Amino acid sequence: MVTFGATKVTLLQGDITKQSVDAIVNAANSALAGGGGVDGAIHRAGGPSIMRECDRIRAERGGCATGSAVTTGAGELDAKHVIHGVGPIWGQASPEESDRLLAGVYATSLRLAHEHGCKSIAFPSISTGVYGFPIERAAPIALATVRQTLDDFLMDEVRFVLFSAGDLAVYESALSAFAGSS
Ligand code: AR6
Repeated sequence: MVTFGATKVTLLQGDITKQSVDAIVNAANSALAGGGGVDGAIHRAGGPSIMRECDRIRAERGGCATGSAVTTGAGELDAKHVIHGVGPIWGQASPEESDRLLAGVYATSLRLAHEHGCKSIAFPSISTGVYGFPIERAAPIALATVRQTLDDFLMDEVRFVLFSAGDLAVYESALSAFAGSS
Protein backbone atom coordinates (compact mmCIF):
# COMPACT_ATOMS: atom_id res chain seq x y z
CA MET A 1 0.00 0.00 0.00
CA VAL A 2 1.21 3.49 -0.78
CA THR A 3 0.64 6.37 1.58
CA PHE A 4 1.11 10.09 1.14
CA GLY A 5 1.63 11.08 4.76
CA ALA A 6 -1.46 9.76 6.58
CA THR A 7 -3.45 9.26 3.38
CA LYS A 8 -3.90 5.89 1.71
CA VAL A 9 -3.45 6.20 -2.06
CA THR A 10 -5.12 3.50 -4.12
CA LEU A 11 -4.97 2.83 -7.85
CA LEU A 12 -7.50 0.52 -9.42
CA GLN A 13 -8.95 -0.36 -12.79
CA GLY A 14 -12.70 0.09 -12.80
CA ASP A 15 -15.76 2.25 -13.20
CA ILE A 16 -15.77 5.36 -11.04
CA THR A 17 -19.57 5.32 -10.80
CA LYS A 18 -19.34 2.09 -8.78
CA GLN A 19 -17.09 3.55 -6.09
CA SER A 20 -18.24 3.99 -2.54
CA VAL A 21 -16.48 7.14 -1.38
CA ASP A 22 -17.48 10.50 0.04
CA ALA A 23 -16.70 12.38 -3.20
CA ILE A 24 -16.52 11.24 -6.81
CA VAL A 25 -14.74 13.58 -9.20
CA ASN A 26 -16.14 14.05 -12.69
CA ALA A 27 -14.18 15.05 -15.80
CA ALA A 28 -16.63 17.74 -16.89
CA ASN A 29 -16.67 20.57 -19.45
CA SER A 30 -16.82 24.25 -18.57
CA ALA A 31 -20.51 24.48 -19.48
CA LEU A 32 -21.27 21.61 -17.08
CA ALA A 33 -23.43 20.40 -19.95
CA GLY A 34 -22.70 16.70 -19.69
CA GLY A 35 -21.15 14.66 -22.47
CA GLY A 36 -19.52 11.31 -23.09
CA GLY A 37 -16.81 9.44 -21.22
CA VAL A 38 -16.79 9.57 -17.46
CA ASP A 39 -19.14 12.59 -17.48
CA GLY A 40 -21.83 10.67 -19.34
CA ALA A 41 -21.37 7.65 -17.09
CA ILE A 42 -21.73 9.73 -13.90
CA HIS A 43 -24.89 11.49 -15.08
CA ARG A 44 -26.41 8.20 -16.27
CA ALA A 45 -25.67 6.36 -13.04
CA GLY A 46 -26.39 9.28 -10.73
CA GLY A 47 -29.71 10.29 -12.24
CA PRO A 48 -31.18 13.66 -13.26
CA SER A 49 -30.72 15.52 -9.97
CA ILE A 50 -27.01 16.04 -10.73
CA MET A 51 -27.75 17.78 -14.04
CA ARG A 52 -30.42 19.90 -12.38
CA GLU A 53 -27.75 21.20 -10.01
CA CYS A 54 -25.33 21.73 -12.90
CA ASP A 55 -28.05 23.72 -14.71
CA ARG A 56 -28.44 25.92 -11.66
CA ILE A 57 -24.69 26.52 -11.34
CA ARG A 58 -24.52 27.37 -15.06
CA ALA A 59 -27.40 29.85 -14.69
CA GLU A 60 -25.90 31.47 -11.60
CA ARG A 61 -22.18 31.42 -12.40
CA GLY A 62 -21.89 30.61 -16.09
CA GLY A 63 -20.45 27.14 -15.46
CA CYS A 64 -16.94 26.37 -14.26
CA ALA A 65 -13.59 27.74 -15.42
CA THR A 66 -11.00 25.40 -16.87
CA GLY A 67 -8.60 24.38 -14.12
CA SER A 68 -11.27 24.63 -11.44
CA ALA A 69 -14.15 22.56 -10.05
CA VAL A 70 -17.65 22.84 -8.58
CA THR A 71 -19.66 20.56 -6.30
CA THR A 72 -23.11 19.01 -6.58
CA GLY A 73 -24.92 16.24 -4.79
CA ALA A 74 -24.32 12.69 -5.96
CA GLY A 75 -27.90 11.62 -6.78
CA GLU A 76 -28.14 7.86 -6.79
CA LEU A 77 -24.39 7.26 -6.66
CA ASP A 78 -22.89 5.72 -3.52
CA ALA A 79 -21.21 9.01 -2.62
CA LYS A 80 -22.16 12.24 -0.87
CA HIS A 81 -20.89 14.64 -3.51
CA VAL A 82 -19.83 14.84 -7.13
CA ILE A 83 -17.04 17.31 -7.77
CA HIS A 84 -17.10 18.42 -11.39
CA GLY A 85 -13.55 19.30 -12.44
CA VAL A 86 -12.83 20.95 -15.78
CA GLY A 87 -9.49 19.92 -17.19
CA PRO A 88 -7.68 21.59 -20.09
CA ILE A 89 -8.14 20.57 -23.71
CA TRP A 90 -4.67 19.55 -24.85
CA GLY A 91 -3.33 21.96 -27.49
CA GLN A 92 -5.49 24.94 -26.52
CA ALA A 93 -2.86 26.44 -24.23
CA SER A 94 0.89 25.91 -23.96
CA PRO A 95 1.95 22.58 -22.44
CA GLU A 96 3.13 24.37 -19.28
CA GLU A 97 -0.15 26.26 -18.90
CA SER A 98 -2.04 23.02 -19.51
CA ASP A 99 -0.01 21.37 -16.74
CA ARG A 100 -0.91 24.23 -14.40
CA LEU A 101 -4.61 23.99 -15.28
CA LEU A 102 -4.65 20.22 -14.80
CA ALA A 103 -2.98 20.58 -11.40
CA GLY A 104 -5.60 23.21 -10.54
CA VAL A 105 -8.41 20.71 -11.05
CA TYR A 106 -6.88 18.20 -8.63
CA ALA A 107 -6.02 20.84 -6.03
CA THR A 108 -9.45 22.53 -6.20
CA SER A 109 -11.22 19.17 -6.02
CA LEU A 110 -9.36 18.25 -2.84
CA ARG A 111 -10.09 21.64 -1.31
CA LEU A 112 -13.81 21.35 -2.11
CA ALA A 113 -13.89 17.79 -0.75
CA HIS A 114 -12.27 18.99 2.46
CA GLU A 115 -14.71 21.92 2.75
CA HIS A 116 -17.60 19.45 2.47
CA GLY A 117 -16.19 17.23 5.21
CA CYS A 118 -15.16 14.39 2.88
CA LYS A 119 -12.58 11.86 4.01
CA SER A 120 -12.39 9.79 0.83
CA ILE A 121 -12.33 10.84 -2.80
CA ALA A 122 -12.10 9.06 -6.15
CA PHE A 123 -10.54 10.68 -9.22
CA PRO A 124 -10.71 9.59 -12.85
CA SER A 125 -7.84 10.46 -15.16
CA ILE A 126 -8.96 13.99 -15.95
CA SER A 127 -8.40 15.38 -19.48
CA THR A 128 -6.75 12.21 -20.82
CA GLY A 129 -9.79 11.00 -22.80
CA VAL A 130 -11.64 13.25 -25.25
CA TYR A 131 -9.54 16.24 -24.12
CA GLY A 132 -6.38 14.52 -25.37
CA PHE A 133 -3.92 15.32 -22.57
CA PRO A 134 -1.15 12.68 -22.80
CA ILE A 135 -1.66 10.34 -19.86
CA GLU A 136 2.08 9.79 -19.35
CA ARG A 137 2.35 13.51 -18.71
CA ALA A 138 -0.91 13.80 -16.73
CA ALA A 139 -0.37 10.96 -14.23
CA PRO A 140 2.70 12.45 -12.46
CA ILE A 141 0.96 15.84 -12.33
CA ALA A 142 -2.13 14.27 -10.75
CA LEU A 143 -0.09 12.37 -8.17
CA ALA A 144 2.29 15.22 -7.32
CA THR A 145 -0.56 17.72 -6.96
CA VAL A 146 -2.54 15.40 -4.72
CA ARG A 147 0.45 14.69 -2.53
CA GLN A 148 1.23 18.38 -2.17
CA THR A 149 -2.38 19.45 -1.59
CA LEU A 150 -3.01 16.79 1.06
CA ASP A 151 -0.73 18.79 3.37
CA ASP A 152 -3.55 21.34 3.59
CA PHE A 153 -6.63 19.17 3.01
CA LEU A 154 -6.12 15.81 4.65
CA MET A 155 -8.08 12.76 3.43
CA ASP A 156 -8.13 9.18 4.69
CA GLU A 157 -8.10 7.82 1.15
CA VAL A 158 -7.52 9.09 -2.37
CA ARG A 159 -8.48 6.59 -5.04
CA PHE A 160 -7.54 6.88 -8.70
CA VAL A 161 -9.97 4.87 -10.81
CA LEU A 162 -8.52 4.07 -14.22
CA PHE A 163 -10.74 2.74 -16.94
CA SER A 164 -8.25 0.61 -18.85
CA ALA A 165 -5.41 -1.71 -17.90
CA GLY A 166 -3.05 0.47 -19.94
CA ASP A 167 -4.03 3.61 -18.03
CA LEU A 168 -3.63 1.77 -14.72
CA ALA A 169 -0.11 0.71 -15.75
CA VAL A 170 0.82 4.32 -16.49
CA TYR A 171 -0.40 5.44 -13.06
CA GLU A 172 1.33 2.52 -11.33
CA SER A 173 4.60 3.46 -12.93
CA ALA A 174 4.16 7.12 -11.95
CA LEU A 175 3.20 6.18 -8.40
CA SER A 176 6.21 3.91 -7.98
CA ALA A 177 8.34 7.03 -8.36
CA PHE A 178 6.63 8.39 -5.22
CA ALA A 179 6.50 5.17 -3.21
CA GLY A 180 8.59 5.22 -0.08
CA SER A 181 9.15 8.92 -0.32
CA SER A 182 6.08 9.98 1.68
N1 AR6 B 1 -14.90 5.36 -14.83
C1 AR6 B 1 -13.60 5.75 -14.80
N2 AR6 B 1 -12.97 6.31 -15.85
C2 AR6 B 1 -13.70 6.45 -17.00
C3 AR6 B 1 -15.05 6.07 -17.11
C4 AR6 B 1 -15.66 5.50 -15.96
N3 AR6 B 1 -16.93 5.11 -15.95
N4 AR6 B 1 -15.47 6.36 -18.37
C5 AR6 B 1 -14.42 6.88 -19.02
N5 AR6 B 1 -13.35 6.93 -18.20
P1 AR6 B 1 -13.06 11.66 -20.61
P2 AR6 B 1 -11.79 14.30 -20.51
C6 AR6 B 1 -11.99 7.44 -18.45
O1 AR6 B 1 -13.13 11.72 -22.08
O2 AR6 B 1 -10.68 13.84 -21.35
C7 AR6 B 1 -16.80 14.58 -21.80
O3 AR6 B 1 -17.60 14.58 -22.94
C8 AR6 B 1 -11.51 7.58 -19.88
O4 AR6 B 1 -11.12 6.30 -20.38
O5 AR6 B 1 -14.26 11.15 -19.86
O6 AR6 B 1 -11.48 15.14 -19.29
C9 AR6 B 1 -17.03 15.80 -20.92
O7 AR6 B 1 -18.35 16.26 -20.99
C10 AR6 B 1 -10.33 8.52 -19.71
O8 AR6 B 1 -9.18 7.81 -19.28
O9 AR6 B 1 -12.73 13.12 -19.96
C11 AR6 B 1 -16.07 16.79 -21.50
O10 AR6 B 1 -16.64 17.48 -22.58
C12 AR6 B 1 -10.78 9.42 -18.55
O11 AR6 B 1 -11.92 8.77 -17.97
C13 AR6 B 1 -14.92 15.94 -21.96
O12 AR6 B 1 -15.45 14.64 -22.20
C14 AR6 B 1 -11.18 10.80 -18.97
O13 AR6 B 1 -11.79 10.77 -20.24
C15 AR6 B 1 -13.84 15.82 -20.92
O14 AR6 B 1 -12.76 15.12 -21.45
